Amino acid sequence: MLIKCWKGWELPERAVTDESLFRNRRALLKGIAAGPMMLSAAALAGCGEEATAEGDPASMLASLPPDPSAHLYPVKRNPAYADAGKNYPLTDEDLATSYNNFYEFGSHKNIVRAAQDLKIRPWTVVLDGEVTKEKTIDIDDLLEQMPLEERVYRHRCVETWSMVVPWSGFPLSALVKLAEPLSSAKYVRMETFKDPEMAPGQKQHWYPWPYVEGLTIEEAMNDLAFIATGIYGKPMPRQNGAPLRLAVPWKYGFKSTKSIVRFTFTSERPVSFWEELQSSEYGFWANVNPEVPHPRWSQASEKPLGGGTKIPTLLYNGYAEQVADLYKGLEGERLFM
Ligand SMILES: Nc1nc2c(c(=O)[nH]1)N[C@H]1C(S)=C(S)[C@@H](COP(=O)(O)O)O[C@H]1N2
Ligand SMILES: [Mo]
Repeated sequence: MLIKCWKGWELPERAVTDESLFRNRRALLKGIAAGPMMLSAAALAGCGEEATAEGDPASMLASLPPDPSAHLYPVKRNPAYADAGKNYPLTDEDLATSYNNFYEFGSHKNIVRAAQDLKIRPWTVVLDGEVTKEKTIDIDDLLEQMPLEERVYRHRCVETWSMVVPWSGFPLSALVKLAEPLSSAKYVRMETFKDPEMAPGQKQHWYPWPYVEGLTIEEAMNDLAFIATGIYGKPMPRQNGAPLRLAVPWKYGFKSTKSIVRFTFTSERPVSFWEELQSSEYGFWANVNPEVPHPRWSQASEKPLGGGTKIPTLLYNGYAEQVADLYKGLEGERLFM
């Protein structure tokens, strides 16, 4: 049978969020021929450049060596951060871990296979810049030291899809305290690994690798700012940004940097990856606001992954109570871009 292999970027958005297709994808994962939906299901399952002949994605993932931090999970859910899951349905795990944005492994959403080349051990995290003393910490030592908990957060991508997922991890404030920044440090700059041999997207030289993001120290100290090391009660899958990534749910998803290797404390505002590429569309603050459109599309509503219909987008993605105060006196800034 000849099946057209769609490229990730050829996939219409509705194909990804449509429930019947999603069920079909599950059928495909279980090895059941999927009939009329086969075309797009094949695209979701890894047809195209990323596809290799090593079998279906489920068995490919099952054949990976176990994550060395697996024994730490699941962790206890923090009831103060469970509301998102009550008010909005939790995104299905299969979908949140197979529809990904991770340009290091491809500029489309179908990077699960490619991302399995991400080498997650050894992994060290550097805390440097304007700090009392520079530190380098092994990820497993860090995980042992940090107060792990689970939080259900909403995630709103600037492209207008959204999800609700249970992250495991620890407050970013705990890491800031460990770093002991000097009072001169006003920002924390977060950097993803750089290894073009491992992550072929990084061979695309027109992108300003490595991926960089930044927050003010006040934002980083806000209790909502979270370092996620797991999802759905398990260690973080590679495609979602193993072994540690940021989760700042009141900002557009691109702020939530994946696979971080360095936290640098600095008095200068970092220029982030997307800001450097296109500052007229992606700024430093990037707080969610339905009333401030992206130059090329409206931000008024969003499409939950796996859900058929759009829902209204909320100011600060629904987290205004926790974060609006951070921006008092900054009204002159482009806070929502
Ligand atoms: N290093 C890195 N981090 C990244 C990205 C990326 O391409 N590279 N994409 C961002 C974007 S745009 C989104 S929406 C989220 C997607 O996270 P998910 O794949 O876990 O849903 O990761 C963010 N973090
Ligand atoms: Mo995004």
